[in-house]
Amino acid sequence: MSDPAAPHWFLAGAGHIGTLVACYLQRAGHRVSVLRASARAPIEASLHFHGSGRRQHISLPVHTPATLAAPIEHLIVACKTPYTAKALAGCPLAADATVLRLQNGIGSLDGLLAPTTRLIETVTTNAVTGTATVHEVVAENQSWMGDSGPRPTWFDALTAAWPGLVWTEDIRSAQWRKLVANAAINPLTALHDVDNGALLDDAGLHAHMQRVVTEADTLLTALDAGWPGHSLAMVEAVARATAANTSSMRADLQRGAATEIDAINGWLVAQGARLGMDMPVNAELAERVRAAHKVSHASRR
Ligand code: KPL
Repeated sequence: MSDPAAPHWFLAGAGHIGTLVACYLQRAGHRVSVLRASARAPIEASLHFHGSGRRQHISLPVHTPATLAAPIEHLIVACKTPYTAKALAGCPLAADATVLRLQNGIGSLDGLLAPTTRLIETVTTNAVTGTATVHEVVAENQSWMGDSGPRPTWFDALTAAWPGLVWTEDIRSAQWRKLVANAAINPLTALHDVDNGALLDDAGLHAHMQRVVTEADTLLTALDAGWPGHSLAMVEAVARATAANTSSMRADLQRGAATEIDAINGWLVAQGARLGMDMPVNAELAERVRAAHKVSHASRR
């Protein structure tokens, strides 16, 4: 049952993570609708929670910017980063809207929101695979939500519906940890077409991963002297925990889709350029992924 006082969220990006978050929000009594450029029937999907064996059906009405009765007050951005600008095009956001961003990488919303919009970043280590209509929730781990503002009034009730969700005033550290893991794991697994675990088993790939992490740590320390660095063990732990997984970038390259390289390694390289720091390891990986995408996209035309 939805609570009439709870927010009505519009979801841009009803993929695995977007649908899982919609499910948590619905459990907490929030309304969730999907925002799309063109009209279509409501989305009907099921989620299978491997940890508990629970299955849940979800039904999400679909709106287009033209069918909205009023500007959006609560928006979830969970689409792949390259599609962010397109997903928000023509989307009427209220001046004081709250935007929840659930995407890999950093910076995909830069320049797209008004200064009065509240942007709450969310980092999740939950793992979901499956199809567009059956979402296999393989792991529910920790998720962090936060910005520089106070906890929203709806947050505490949401934690009862969303296992492992915590509020943090230091969301940037969680984002940076995830960024380093994605920068090391995603392009290498995509370019070599291997599962995440290969980065631990193959000495050459492991050494390459180590160079990516060292360079990222050097940059993040230059951005913030308080960054603890030494991220290799953390990245190895992520690769171990997801050893049998196909990384999202590998999956994107396999189907010829746009990758998130610009928001991950590209973001690190751009920050390096801003500080006058060369980032050759990350820059080379980013170039190779862009080139591989062109080839895989062209071969599917
Ligand atoms: O987030 C991921 C991704 O594939 O995008 C990791 C953690 C690398 C798991 O595959």
